[in-house]
Formats: sequence, C-alpha cells, structure tokens
Amino acid sequence: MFNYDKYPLKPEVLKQLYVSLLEPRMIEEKMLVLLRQGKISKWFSGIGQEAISVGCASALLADEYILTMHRNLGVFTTRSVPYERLFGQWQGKKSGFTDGRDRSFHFGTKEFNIVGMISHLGSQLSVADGIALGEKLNNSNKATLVFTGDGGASQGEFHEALNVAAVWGLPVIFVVENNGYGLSTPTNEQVKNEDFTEKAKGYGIEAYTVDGNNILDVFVKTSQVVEAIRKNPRPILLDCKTFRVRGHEEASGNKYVPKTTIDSWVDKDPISNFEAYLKSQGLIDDLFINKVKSEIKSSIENGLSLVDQETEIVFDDSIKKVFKENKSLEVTAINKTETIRFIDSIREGLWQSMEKHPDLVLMGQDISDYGGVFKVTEGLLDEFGSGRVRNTPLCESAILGAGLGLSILGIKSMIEMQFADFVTCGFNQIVNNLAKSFWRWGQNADVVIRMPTGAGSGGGPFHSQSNEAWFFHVPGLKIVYPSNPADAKGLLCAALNDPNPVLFFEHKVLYRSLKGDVPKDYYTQEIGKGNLVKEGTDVVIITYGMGVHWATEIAREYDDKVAIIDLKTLLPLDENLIYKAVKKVGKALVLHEDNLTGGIGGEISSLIHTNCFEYLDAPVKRVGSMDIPIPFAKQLEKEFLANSKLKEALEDLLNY
Ligand SMILES: Cc1ncc(C[n+]2csc(CCOP(=O)(O)OP(=O)(O)O)c2C)c(N)n1
Repeated sequence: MFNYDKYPLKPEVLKQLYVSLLEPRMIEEKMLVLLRQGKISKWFSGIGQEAISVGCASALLADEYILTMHRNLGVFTTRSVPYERLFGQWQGKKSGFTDGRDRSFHFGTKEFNIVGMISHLGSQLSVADGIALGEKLNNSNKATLVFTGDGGASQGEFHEALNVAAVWGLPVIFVVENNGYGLSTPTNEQVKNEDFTEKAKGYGIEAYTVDGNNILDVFVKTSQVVEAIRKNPRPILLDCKTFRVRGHEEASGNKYVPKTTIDSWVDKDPISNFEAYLKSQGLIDDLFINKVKSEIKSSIENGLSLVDQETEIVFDDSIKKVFKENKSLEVTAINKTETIRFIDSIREGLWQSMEKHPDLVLMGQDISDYGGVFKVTEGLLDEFGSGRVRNTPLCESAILGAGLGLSILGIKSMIEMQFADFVTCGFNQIVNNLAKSFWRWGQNADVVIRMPTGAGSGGGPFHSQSNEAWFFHVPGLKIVYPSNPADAKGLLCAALNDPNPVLFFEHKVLYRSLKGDVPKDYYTQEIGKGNLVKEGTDVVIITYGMGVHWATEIAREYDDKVAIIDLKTLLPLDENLIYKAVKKVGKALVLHEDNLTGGIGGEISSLIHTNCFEYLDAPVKRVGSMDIPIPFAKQLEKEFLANSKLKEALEDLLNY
C-alpha cells in the first residue's frame, strides 16, 4: 500500500520512527479508557494521524519551535515530554503545564520548544510567523513549524499568516492536516478547492503534497524542506492528506462519516502498515515489538501512578497573577526640557526606547519609509533599519499574533494600529492570545499596541471611535492613556519596558494641537498611577485623555471649586487616588469621550459608590458621549461629544 522502499533510510532511523509512532498511539488508547472512567475531561483523537506529528517532530531539531493543535500528541512524545507531565496537564494537576488553568493541549513549554494552541483556530499560524521572524532577525538558521487543520484553514488568519510569511520570507513550515472533516463538516463543504498546495502558490509559497499516513513520506519531505529553509529562509506549505478515523472528540462520535470510508482509512493505518513493512524487511520482529510495547506500557503506568499520587490543585491567590513581574526600574526625568508637540514626544519615546532595547521591533502599516499616517515613526527607518522598523501587509491579526511569537523568543515589539478603530480586526489575538498567555502557561506577551484614537477631527464612525472600554474588561491587559506630551513619553517608555501587553492610546487631535515641556533624555513614568492635576474644593472630575483638557477648560469658570484627576492609566486603575480625592470633596463627576453606556465611567462610578459611600454628598455623575456611532459632520460630532454636556452636568452636581 505504501511504497516505503522509496526512502533509503538507515535501520536505526526506521526503528526509531516506529517506536515514536507507538508512543502516542498507546498513550491515546489508555486515555480513551481513562476518559470512560471520568478521569480526564475531553479527548481529541489523533489515531490514524500520528505519522504527521511524529514525522514532523522527528525532522526538526529539538530547539526549533513547533506550534501544535489538538491532535498532535506525537509531537510531545517525540520531543520526550515526560508522560507524567502530560497526564498531569490533562488531569488539571500541578505537574502539568498550566497549574490547572487550561485544558488538554492548550499549553506551551519552552523547555521543549513547543507552543500549544488556544481554542480559537487559526491564531497559532501568526504566532509561528512571529517566532520565525525572531529566528530570522537573530540569524539563527532555525525553522519553525506550525500545524492547522483543513477546517482551521478557513479562518482569515490562515490567509493573513501565509501572506505575511511569504512577503517577509519567514522560515516557517505550514502543515495542513487535511483529514477529511472539521468537526462534522466534510472538507468539500469547507473549501471549494481541497488542494492546499494550490492555495499556497497563490501566496507565492512553495508547497508539497504529502501522504500523511506514510511516516517516511512525512519525515523525508519535512526533513528536506526544513533543511532548505534553514539555508534560505522562506515559508513552505505541506498538504498532508490523512483522515480522522474517530469522532471530532470522543463524546461527539462520527456517525456522519460513511463506514466504508472509515474502513478504507483504517486499512491505511500509519502504524500497522509500517510495522508490517519493517517486519518484512527483517528490521524488527515480534520480540522487538513486544519489548518496546511493554516499555511504553510501563512508562504510561508509571506516569499515571505518579499523577495519581499527586494531591488536587488548590485554589489560592496565585490564580490572580495575570501579569509577569515588571522588573524594570523607573528612570527619573532630569530637568532639562524642551517644548514639543504631543506627537513629537511619542516619537522621541519610541526613538529612545529603540536605543535602549536593541531588539525592540516596530511593526505597522506604512510605518517604515512613509513614517506612518500620522508620521509618528518618521525617521526611525533610517536610524534603525528595515529589520526593526517594519511595514506590514494590511493585516492586524497576523501582526498581533506575530508580536506574541516574537515575545516567545524574548523580543519586544511595538505594533501601531493605523487607527485605533482597526483593532477590531485583531481583537481575537489581543483578548485571547496576548492577554491570556502569561496566565495560562507563563509566557508573557511583551507587546505594546499603539492606538491613535478619538474624535474631534471629523473622522466619522470608523476613524474616531473610543474603544478603550472593550479592553478594560479583559484581565491580562494594561491600558495607558496619556493626556499630555510629558506623560506620553514617560508612559510610552514605561510601556515598552513592561513585559506585559499594553494598549497605549494616543488622542489624534492632541498630536499636533498640544505642546508641552518634555524632559529631553530618556525617562519613564509608573504605569498604574494617576495624577491630581488640579486641586478643588467642591467637585472632582475624574477623567483621562481629551477629557482632561475639557475639564481644565471648564474648571476655569469655577475658580477653585473643581478638582481634576487625570487617570493616565486605565488598567490597572489608580483607585486610591480616586477615593482620596472623592472623600475630600464629596462629589465626583466621571468624564470620558467614549459612549456613556458600558464606558469605563460606569465601573469607576460603581467603585466610588462602594468605597466612598459615606463621604458622598451627591450621586456620582457620569458624562460620556452619546450612545450612537460617531457622526462625521463637524456640528454633529461636536454635539455628540461628552464635552457638550459637561457644563450642565457640572452645574447640576455643584448645585446638588
Ligand atoms: C475560531 C473557532 N471557531 C470554531 C471552533 C470550534 N471547533 C473546534 S475544532 C473544530 C473543527 C476543526 O477542524 P480542523 O481544523 O479541520 O481540525 P481537525 O479537528 O479536523 O483536526 C471547530 C469548528 C474553534 N475552535 N475555533
């Protein structure tokens, strides 16, 4: 059935491949028993597909990254991940890789150079791009390999990741496990053209069809392409034809698959066929097979008994650790200042951070020779070169995923959204991958996302939204929103020092309209600290960004009655500063440019009511923009904005 003779490999290699194939099969057979006993929660079967995982993992060097999906147990076993750690992971034990925080194959381990999936299909592909970019920038001559199913390849991320890899010449191997079904959907309902090599060609990517049930075909083809791309970095796609002979996951069954189809693929089983071949060649015999099987069996039993002896994981405060510790020290500003615009302060912060972190990479649309649509990155290309100042194709998601990939190699990145509005196209990567990675398996996402935001320049509903509240809800993210040039530079430098994902909001209208005194040298400001910018006796306005300027303007009309807090950071929120000021004056007005409903003001107002109730002389007032999309025409936009309602609300509160 398989022409194994085509590949003249050494007997030791052939025998090792056989043993490597047996491992995942035998583990899985045992897990199916444990599943029935309720000892593990879910199982996604890779039976019949082991040749792909094992062949690929055997072809790569141990220090080359592999990004796995839910049917790739063979990668873990081939990389000699201890069984007890895998079993611990599946049973939510401490010996696993996620401290019981995430299930099954949703973990990575840098010790074994494996990055596991998140549930959201497609997202891994861009992370692989980032790792491959890091390897390329490091001149390491290493390849990266990432798996996707044929179903997952319908995700937009597949398109984005392949395109980026092609344009940037990244040494990444995209392996499509083309196994006939995505859950219950047959491939012909998933895609019109089932040949993924043809799709690859559309991106300018070399591609090969691989018999995914023939271990030698997988191993030899992968070895060849990995060798090729180490020397000459470029992406290659392997379309591995195979079949999922069991259900999507054990509980769901596979009644929708014709029995004759399953039977025909069972006949093509990658292990029994290879075993028969090796026997026919006199390379192995029953004695050898039994010995290997009994060794694997006892390793499985041993691993399971170790995990059985483990106590259940306990709930404690460590569960709250969503951020990696930030060990960077604050750098104090020295007095020598210059008066510069908001936009210049951001450019200066970026520039000096590029000098401070020699591996920091900037990525974004048109940010390189064009300098970005707002010209924030103008001049950086000439100084720091095209490796570090990178124009990206028009694909937010893939670049955000790539940012996580770079972090895995310990490389910092700054990603510019052309307009904050376009972050919607990368939302999944931010809230599911970047935000949760450290909490899930200890891998931080060292990424700063710059967000040119805000209305006031007639940008209309898609170029001037305030969307900080979308992220405020997500544990694992930091949100910084400066209102003036000095804070912008100090906070940007701090954000770039911080090893965690930071969304950095910059109000576009302030870019060129606001000047301020900014220390010339490099300095940082602490993230998570707000500022009482003005003292007052009767009311405190708690705000940020453009709100600070609106508040400052109106406060002039009320002598010393109005205090103002500039939050500067929204996540983590400087709660103590808020409470102190509210307790002092007894009245609070929370102001933001964002729409009122679901805006950050709701949370702040609730916190004040809970923590300062006895001190309040009036209910907390919220002022936000109207709950409609942002209108384009100047006069409509003006009325839409929170500022138009500020005076009335402030008077109400003062007179309460
Ligand atoms: C973005 C997203 N949508 C839906 C799902 C639910 N889901 C989990 S696996 C799966 C099918 C995956 O098919 P394929 O990529 O071909 O991999 P296979 O399971 O066949 O190995 C679906 C729809 C998901 N995990 N992610």
